[in-house]
Amino acid sequence: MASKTCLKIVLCLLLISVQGLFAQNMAESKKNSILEELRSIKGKGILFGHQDDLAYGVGWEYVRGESDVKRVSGDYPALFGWELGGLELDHAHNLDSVPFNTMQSLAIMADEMGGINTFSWHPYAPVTHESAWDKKAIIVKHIIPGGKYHEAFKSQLDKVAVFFQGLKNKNGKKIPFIFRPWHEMDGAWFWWGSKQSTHEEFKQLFAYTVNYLRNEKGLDQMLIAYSPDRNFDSAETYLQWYPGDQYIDILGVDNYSDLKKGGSTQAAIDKLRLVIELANKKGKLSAFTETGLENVTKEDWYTKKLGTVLADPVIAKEISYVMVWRNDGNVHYFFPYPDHKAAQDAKEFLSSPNILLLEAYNALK
Ligand code: BMA
Repeated sequence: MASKTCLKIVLCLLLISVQGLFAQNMAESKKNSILEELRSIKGKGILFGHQDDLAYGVGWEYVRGESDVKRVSGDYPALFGWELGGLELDHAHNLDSVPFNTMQSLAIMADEMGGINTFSWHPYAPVTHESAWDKKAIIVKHIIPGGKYHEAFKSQLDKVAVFFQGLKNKNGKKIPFIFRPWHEMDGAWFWWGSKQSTHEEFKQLFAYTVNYLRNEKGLDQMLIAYSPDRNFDSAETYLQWYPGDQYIDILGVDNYSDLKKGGSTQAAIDKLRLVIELANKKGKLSAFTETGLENVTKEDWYTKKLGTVLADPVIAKEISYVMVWRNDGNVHYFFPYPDHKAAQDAKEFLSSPNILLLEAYNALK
């Protein structure tokens, strides 16, 4: 009798652990669809990305199928960036006036075309509702678990979760995507920046955000990118805010300054190389998560600045993608429009065999 009961218990335990393993593998495989894709093309080219590409550009807004990258180069970017700031306050559109329902359908369209979506987030501060750039109040320590505004923060994350949960393809399958929260934390311009919290508090904020969305909100198809700005010169300084390997899939860097007039292209190369070395050690992907030159005021910026960085032999074969910032009318754009004096140069840069636009990316899959 005793041995029969024992056998039953052992069988039950075995079943539970097999089910657990199966569930874990399912989650991994959803998330892995982008990871695997990016891993399999590593070394064959760098995906080119553009923020808000399908939503608006210079001289147009919300024209389905339109894209400044396509107008100049003939093809769409392979990576599409979107911004969630405002979602946490139930706004109908983000801080740059993009309606969230339009954003959702454009992200679904980008996925259907074969592209990858990546989301940034400049949230208004919980409780004070000041902008992401407000540094008057100390926020982070009050919104992490145990903080007096933790519940208020959690309800903001709930809104982000609902948006992400809505990213499904026409067969009802979850669309994998990249989320890049709490970016540029090494700078001192956001309420989550370097002067506004301790490293420990920041790491808790990051870890909590990922855990909550992934495990409690079922977003197991989400990849996470860690992207400080360029204020680091060693692995130690880069990792000061790193929440831990279990939370991060992509190591990135945002860097505009080193590619400006008077900046050092070599410094940008060195920082990306450092990120690559760390990513490789950790078995993660690496990316140039944000860059650009406002209004592309240097005609050959794309071939001479960005092109030089990406042609570095280590960078060329190691990073997964590069993304330039948004084209907000004719005052704040980072990719040229047709007839712009930098358009020909940008086109030349994009035609380099090392740079992948959508068609080239799809052909490699
Ligand atoms: C910044 C600028 C702002 C914008 C914000 C979030 O870099 O482009 O105008 O509101 O990103 O997209």
